[in-house]
Amino acid sequence: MSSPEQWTRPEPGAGPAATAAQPSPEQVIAGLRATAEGGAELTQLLTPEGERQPSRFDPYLADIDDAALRGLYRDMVLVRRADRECNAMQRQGQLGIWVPLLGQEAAQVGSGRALKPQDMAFPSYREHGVAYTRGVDFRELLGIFRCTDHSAWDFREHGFHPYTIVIGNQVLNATGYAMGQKFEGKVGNTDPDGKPSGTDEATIVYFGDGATSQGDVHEGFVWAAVYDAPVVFFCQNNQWAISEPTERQSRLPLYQRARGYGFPGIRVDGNDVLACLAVTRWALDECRHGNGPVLIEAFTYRMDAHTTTDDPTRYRLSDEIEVWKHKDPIERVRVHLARTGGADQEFFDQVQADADAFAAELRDYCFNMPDPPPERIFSEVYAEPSAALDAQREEYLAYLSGFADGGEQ
Ligand SMILES: Cc1ncc(C[n+]2csc(CCOP(=O)(O)OP(=O)(O)O)c2C)c(N)n1
Ligand SMILES: [Mg+2]
Repeated sequence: MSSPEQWTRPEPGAGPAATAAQPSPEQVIAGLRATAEGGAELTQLLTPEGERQPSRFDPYLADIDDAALRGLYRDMVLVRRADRECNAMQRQGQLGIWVPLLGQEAAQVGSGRALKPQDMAFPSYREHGVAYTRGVDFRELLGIFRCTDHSAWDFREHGFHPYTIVIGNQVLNATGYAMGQKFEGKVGNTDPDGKPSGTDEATIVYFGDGATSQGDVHEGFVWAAVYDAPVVFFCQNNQWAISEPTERQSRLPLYQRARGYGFPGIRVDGNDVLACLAVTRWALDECRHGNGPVLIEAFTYRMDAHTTTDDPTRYRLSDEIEVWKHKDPIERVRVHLARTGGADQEFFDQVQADADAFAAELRDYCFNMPDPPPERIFSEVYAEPSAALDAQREEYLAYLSGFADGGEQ
């Protein structure tokens, strides 16, 4: 992997270092190509060709038979189809912005399906696939991006916190939440038979490669480490933080950073749903048993723009995308199922039909979504009612009532 070090330090004997070193075009191209290789330490259970690889994490997949694998495949196809529909709806002016997850379906579905109902997940803004696995209705997500609502689902019911746009901030929230789980004795319990309790809890927090350069993330790592907090730090390294490549964030592969904080770090093939499921189950178990925290770096790729406001052709080469197309997270499961007889064409056709119907429902809902009533901006802001907020609401509604249309659009 090339690193910024190469850009700033000349070979020994090559003379003094340039003061304002810039990478040459060749170095940029080499660096971009380097993003495609996860290296020898990549945990992969299903190759891009759909071959199943034995792994020390196999015990965490004991229940994953053909039916379960078909389920994971279906999850990923539905989530991708919904993502593409939302992207298209933004282009048609129905959504203010969309944040695509294209290419990251395995990282999100695999890790999301590893969670138990009692666990809590803290997303950034791209985790629509995790939201889906937590039972959050995709239509709820539309409100955020149509700017009619702000993560209004019941986060306790779903074990899925509101989206966070401030990069890395949710790592602090999650660490604090996990410390609470620890303080409340929800970690490291045993049942009367001496086995680990089935009700122990863990937290998972999602953030990107770019977020690892934020102070919040490092502070979260330090606090989680010293309090043995049951939190899985799930970093989706999609190789880009808008236009900044991962190489500019770190000289080390990101998972190796965990060592400096004193907890385990592991790099998993983020395009391999089985690897993501198994490794996240392992990491969550470590946390539930009191051995947290754990850092997982899911090595993946953002196949689309950062958001619909971004034009990636301005900063990355299309050959990089071509390389990653061969590592597609859905295709490898399809090939594996087809080759092993785990699914037939009828199944694949049905999933496609279900995905199309899912997208059509979303579209229909989005086009007919009512505007929220004006007082909505005051609801669900605080857990408890407050006299000051009530007064503001009354004042605002009185103001609106002064208009002929009562403030209606
Ligand atoms: C504190 C803060 N700084 C800057 C931004 C602007 N910003 C939005 S997304 C982004 C890049 C994040 O990249 P990464 O962490 O890799 O996540 P990805 O979007 O690739 O999933 C930045 C800098 C922000 N939202 N918050
Ligand atoms: Mg990124």
